[in-house]
Order: sequence, then structure tokens, then C-alpha cells
Amino acid sequence: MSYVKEVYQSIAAKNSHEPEFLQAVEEVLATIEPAVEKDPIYRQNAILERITEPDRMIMFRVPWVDDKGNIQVNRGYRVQFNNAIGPYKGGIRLHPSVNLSIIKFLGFEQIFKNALTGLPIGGGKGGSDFDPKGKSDREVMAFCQSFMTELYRHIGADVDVPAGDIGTGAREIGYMYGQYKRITSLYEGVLTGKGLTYGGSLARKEATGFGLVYMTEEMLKSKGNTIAGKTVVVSGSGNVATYACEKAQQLGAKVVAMSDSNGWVFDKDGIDIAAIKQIKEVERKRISEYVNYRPQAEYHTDGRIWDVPCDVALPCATQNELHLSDAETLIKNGVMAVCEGANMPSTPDAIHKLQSSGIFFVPGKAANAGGVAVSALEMSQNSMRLSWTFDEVDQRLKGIMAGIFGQLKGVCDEFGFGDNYVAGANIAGFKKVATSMIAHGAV
Ligand code: NDP
Ligand code: 2IT
Repeated sequence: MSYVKEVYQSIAAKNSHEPEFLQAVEEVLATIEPAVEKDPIYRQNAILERITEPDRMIMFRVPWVDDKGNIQVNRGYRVQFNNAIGPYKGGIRLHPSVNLSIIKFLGFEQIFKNALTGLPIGGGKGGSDFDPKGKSDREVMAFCQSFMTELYRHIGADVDVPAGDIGTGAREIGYMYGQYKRITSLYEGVLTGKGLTYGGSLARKEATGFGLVYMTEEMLKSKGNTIAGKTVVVSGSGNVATYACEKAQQLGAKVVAMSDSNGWVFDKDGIDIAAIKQIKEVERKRISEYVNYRPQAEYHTDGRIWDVPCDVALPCATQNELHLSDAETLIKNGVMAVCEGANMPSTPDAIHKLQSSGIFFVPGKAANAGGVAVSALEMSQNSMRLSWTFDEVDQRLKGIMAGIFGQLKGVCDEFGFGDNYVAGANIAGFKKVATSMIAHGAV
């Protein structure tokens, strides 16, 4: 049995109750096999055994008092996965579905994504099963303060730097930052995605969505094509989806559908992004409200957003939201490219179907890396006690996304993988981290 298969079997046995984690590991290991088998150094250094085992996993009680005076208890997580190339870096997800498997899959993906950015950041992820939806600002603050009251001892500007993810935006980062500062008396860049008045970076809010579209454009350009004039479907209507939609429109595409966990809207004339921002960022309401702004639009709670015909699909909501049957529908309707804004939004069989049908597919760990890349630029600015203009950060982001695509292509050319950007991303990210781990010895 090959080294890769041997290691996967042992990981599968040891983590059998963690389906999302195993899904992420299986994909990475299967695609890096040619690189790993080519060079015995990885086996000699037990790189696969080490890279799939987190440095540490922290789980803790998060008690807080709700508006009725009742004590609520949630579970908090921080998985510090790998710091071979820099301090642990990765978001905090607040969603009722959060469990250890989900945080481990996200932390594992983050290792390779962060390596692809070319910036010195290791992989980590955290979160809680707390649901910010429907909570008052005071309840959210109470939760965030309690969460940080445990987390602060494990993080630091040179140790581990959390940021946003599902359910964690500027409001939550603000409350967490305030509590960190209060407990430690340190004013340091311990979190990213901060507000612009206290150390946040211009263009961080936009970075993941903008970066996704820069990557899509870069990939299409390499095929002599462009996103201008294309019909686009974007799932989700949160941070990533909103700014993906905005940038796609700025580059001349027409985005015709967006969604939330309750339903999806179809607007044949193109999504009114100002309306989406008003509903989601200002009022924190449901996307069903959209038809009040655009009476010609349709709101659906049945069917799938992927039933809407498009040239480019950008899944930007959550893991495993694009299934094999969705891939089949997209292909039937003539999709040309699927680029992942979310982490692991496409199921393995959907990815296989897309790739084997000649659809250009860019995986999340490459396509959504713009968010964490600008987080790393926020860390740089904090260290220098400077702040760059929007344009300067945006230009760097563009350069970083082009650099990532170049790495994917480089690996694809070296191994004769064609357009298998999944293998390209995994091998490029893996090699950088593995080389650093080998240099550090058996730690
Ligand atoms: P937000 O919380 O801002 O938005 C999430 C969106 O996805 C909402 O529209 C939400 O709908 C929908 N959604 C979330 N969970 C589910 C679910 N279980 N089923 C259906 N819909 C769901 O999060 P982000 O935009 O920040 O994150 C979206 C994805 O992008 C995630 O996979 C995240 O890990 C990834 N990502 C985020 C980065 C960032 O910088 N924020 C960077 C890189 C990746 P509803 O409001 O109804 O819950
Ligand atoms: O999945 C991700 O890359 C993020 N949620 C962003 C992480 C970060 O540190 O900015």
C-alpha cells in the first residue's frame, strides 16, 4: 500500500466521527500522492502523519447571560493546526452547526490556503455553536466577551491571530478585540477584520469576494476569456457573496441569483447589490425582503439556486452546498466555470463531475484565499503602525491572487495535470509547508 493510503487509513480509523475533516484530508492526500510518492523525504520525515494532526485543540465552556437573565452555555473551539510557516491564522465561525469536525476541516484547509498566499501565516480555526441570528447586540457582546475570556490566553499577535468567518463580522470582532485589550492591556494586532478606526485594514471587508472574482478572471484570461458579459450565480448573501457579486458586476458580469439559508432570489435584470447590503449588513434580515426592493425579482424556497442557468457559478455560503445533482444541472445549462468562495462548498462527487466534464474548477483554498491574504496585510500594517490606502491593498490583493493562480498552473504543468487546479493548489501549498516542517526537525 502506498504511504498516502496507509496514512489515510489510520487517520480515517482515528477520526471516524469527523466526516468533514476526513473529506478534507482525503481530497488533499489523494491529490498530493504523485508529489509525495516521487520524493521519499516526506515519508522519512513522517510529514503526512504530522500535517494531519493538529498542534493542539482547545475546547472550552462559554457561559453568557441572555436578555431574560438566563444563563446560556455554548462550546468554544480553537484548533491550532500548523505553525510551520507563521503564527496560526484563521477565522472564527459562529453557527449552530459548529462541531470539532467542522473546525478541524477548516483548520486543515487553512494550512494550505495560507501557504498559497505567499505570506507568513500558519493554519488554525475556531468557533462556537453559538447562533448570532436573532440575538440582541447585548447578547452577542456577552457571548463574545465570554468567548474571549478563555481564548485570550491561547492567542497573540505572534502566536495565533483569529478573524471572521460565518457569523463573525465586524461587530463580533469589535467585541472580542475590546475584551482581549481589557484583559491583557495589550494593543496589538491579535485579530484581523477589525474596524477601520482601531487598526483594521481598508479592503479587508471586500477581500474574499473581490479576490474570488480576481481569481476567476485570472483563470478565464488564461483561457482567452473574461468574466465581462457572463451570467453569474452567487450562493449566500454574507460577506463573501456580497463582495463577489459587487466585483463581478464592476467587471461587467450580470449576477442573477443570490441566497440565504431560507431561500434564493432570481433577478433577471441583475442583482441590486445596494439592496442586498441594506437587507443583510444594515438590517440583518432575510433575503426574502429583496422583492420589496425589486418587484420584478422572484423569491424561491423550493428548488435549488443551481437550477438557474449561468456561465459562472460562485458558491459562497458553506460546505457541501453544491451536490452532484447540482453539478449535473449546471453542466446541462452550459456552465463554464465554478470557483469556490466558501470553504469546501462542492461535494467530492460534484467536483469530479465538473472536472471530468471539462468545466474549469478552482477550489476554495485557492479561490477564497484573498480574505486571509488581506488579513495578513492587516497584520503587517499593525506591526508597522501604518495603514495603506484602499487602492494599495486592492492592488496587492490582485497580485496575490494572480500569484496563486501562477502556482496552480506551475504544478499542473510540472505534473501534467492539465487544468486540475485542485491538485495544483494542494501540491503547491503542501510543498511549502512540508519544506518548512522538514527544516524544523522532528517537532
Ligand atoms: P457570512 O456569515 O457573512 O455569510 C454566510 C452566508 O451563507 C449567509 O448568506 C448564510 O445564510 C449562508 N449560510 C451559512 N451557513 C449556511 C448553511 N448551513 N446552509 C445554508 N446557507 C448557509 O459568512 P461569510 O460570507 O464570511 O462566509 C461564507 C463562506 O466563505 C464560508 O464557507 C466561510 O468559511 C468562507 N470564507 C470566508 C472568508 C471571510 O473572509 N469571511 C474567507 C474565506 C472563506 P444565513 O444568513 O441564512 O445563515
Ligand atoms: O476561511 C478563511 O480563510 C477565513 N475565514 C478568513 C481567515 C482570516 O484569518 O482572515
